[in-house]
Amino acid sequence: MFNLILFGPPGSGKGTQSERLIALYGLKHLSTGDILRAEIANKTSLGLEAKSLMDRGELVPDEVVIGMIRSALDNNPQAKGFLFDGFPRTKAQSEALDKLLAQRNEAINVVLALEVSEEELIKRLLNRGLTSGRTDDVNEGIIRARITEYHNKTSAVADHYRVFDKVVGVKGEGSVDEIFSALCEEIEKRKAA
Ligand code: B4P
Repeated sequence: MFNLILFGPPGSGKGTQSERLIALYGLKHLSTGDILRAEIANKTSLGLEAKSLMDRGELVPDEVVIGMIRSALDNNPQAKGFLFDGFPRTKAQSEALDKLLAQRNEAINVVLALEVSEEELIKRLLNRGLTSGRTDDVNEGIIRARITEYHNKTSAVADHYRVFDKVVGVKGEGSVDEIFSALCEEIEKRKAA
């Protein structure tokens, strides 16, 4: 199994690159953002609770997203590996993920961290907001709140995995193809190691 975390601030290209990486490597894509948006679309009670937080640019409670990932791991026993996109987003989520994987005799192989300037993040997200229908992308104040959440809570995820020498920084500015090639190069290195 090969388990990868695609890490980075909102708008860094996680969703964009995940689509390509899962196609090439046959990994199961687990995006907590996508799962939460599906809950909102289905008007579940979890979706209603998540929507008000997401619309303010805040994170959804750890126990909610950890429960979602636990179910996804249980429901995909045949997976060749997982690509975690937008998860973990806090230190507690990282520790919970490590435990869930250890119970399955698995671990994270690598954390690929996309590096993008704040100015570029805001430009991309406002641009996506013109067409995506995502309420968290239309307002610069909400986008800035998401970036603040990232600095306050999510950057700790990279610190957590850096201790185990699992974090590799990748330049996230340039064409989608160039960034994809750089990510693949790092995956090949870790697969060969
Ligand atoms: P997510 O769905 O994870 O959203 P995101 O971080 O904004 O998106 P992503 O980073 O994947 O976007 P991409 O760069 O691909 O989270 C949304 C919300 O859900 C969070 O704020 C939080 O409330 C909640 N949530 C999710 N997971 C959670 C968790 N684990 N714990 C708690 N709460 C959680 O795309 C951005 C744009 O850039 C696109 O328009 C794309 O086309 C463009 N783009 C991509 N690459 C580009 C490039 N190289 N050049 C130019 N543009 C590019």
